[in-house]
Amino acid sequence: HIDASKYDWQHFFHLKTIYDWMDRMAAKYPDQLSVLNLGSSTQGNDIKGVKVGNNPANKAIFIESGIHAREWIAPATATYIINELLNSTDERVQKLAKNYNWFVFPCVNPDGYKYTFEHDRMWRKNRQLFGTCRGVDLNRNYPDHWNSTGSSSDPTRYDFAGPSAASELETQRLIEFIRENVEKEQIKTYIALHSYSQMLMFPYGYTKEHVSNYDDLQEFGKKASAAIKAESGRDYVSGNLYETIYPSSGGSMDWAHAEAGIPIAYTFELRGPPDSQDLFILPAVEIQPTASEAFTAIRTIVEAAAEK
Ligand code: ING
Ligand code: ZN
Repeated sequence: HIDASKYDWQHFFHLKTIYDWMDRMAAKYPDQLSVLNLGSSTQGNDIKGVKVGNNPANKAIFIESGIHAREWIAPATATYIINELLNSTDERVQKLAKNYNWFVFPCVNPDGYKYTFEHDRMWRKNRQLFGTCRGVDLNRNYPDHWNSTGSSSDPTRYDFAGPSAASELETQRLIEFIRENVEKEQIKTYIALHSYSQMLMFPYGYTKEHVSNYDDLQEFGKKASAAIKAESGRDYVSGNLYETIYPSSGGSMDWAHAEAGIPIAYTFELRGPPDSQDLFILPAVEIQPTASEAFTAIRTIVEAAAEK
């Protein structure tokens, strides 16, 4: 059994361990980090995150992870980034920690995440009950061209969009927080972390039509891919989501960009395992390099955008 007073990037951790670690970081760095609680999920788990940095003049970056329960590398990467922002000795990182406020929500689907630890490692959705089956794909539940393509109306399916747009508490909590804070906190960048496929994707998911800042997003994505290649040798494909992975509607990124008005929005698909049938089960030794290259990509995007 894992000791909840320990946290590192050589293991995957349970929801409670992640939340306890966030609380300890807030106690250790009271001037830089505060814990935020968006309220409870369908099954009564808190949706907690952190704000790193507190300069009211700064623009903000929002990082969402764990919307899909089985993609464990995503929450691990989110906590890695929190830690780097506070502890890195790299001047480039210190500068970004000083010049931006960072909102990081590692487990936006806490019910599903818990379920993957306790019952079914391959669960993806939340745990909302529909007759004899469970779960809404929270990344199909957002109110932007909801359930128009690449999602399902069938609750037994892995990509069930829900009974209506933003039907789920988890979706509502996130939407409410972003709506309340997007102007006030100057949130200009939204990053959603997933696995697996090694991709850096930007809107739209629901249509192949190009966003108004397509050229910028394409350029930043290419720079970020190149930065990953230089760091680890890994190839990450970059492009709009519809044409790069598959058409899909109701994702958080499309909503963040089109409805919340956050100009720079990406969905990252992080590493899968080297060779395995279970592509969501990444060996824990891969956490460190995967999280490091993801943070490199985020920094590259933020820096490239600042130069524009
Ligand atoms: N991929 C994402 C999924 O939800 C995605 C791709 C991202 C679709 C954003 C729509 C919006 O299917 C994984 N691996 O979850
Ligand atoms: Zn996913």
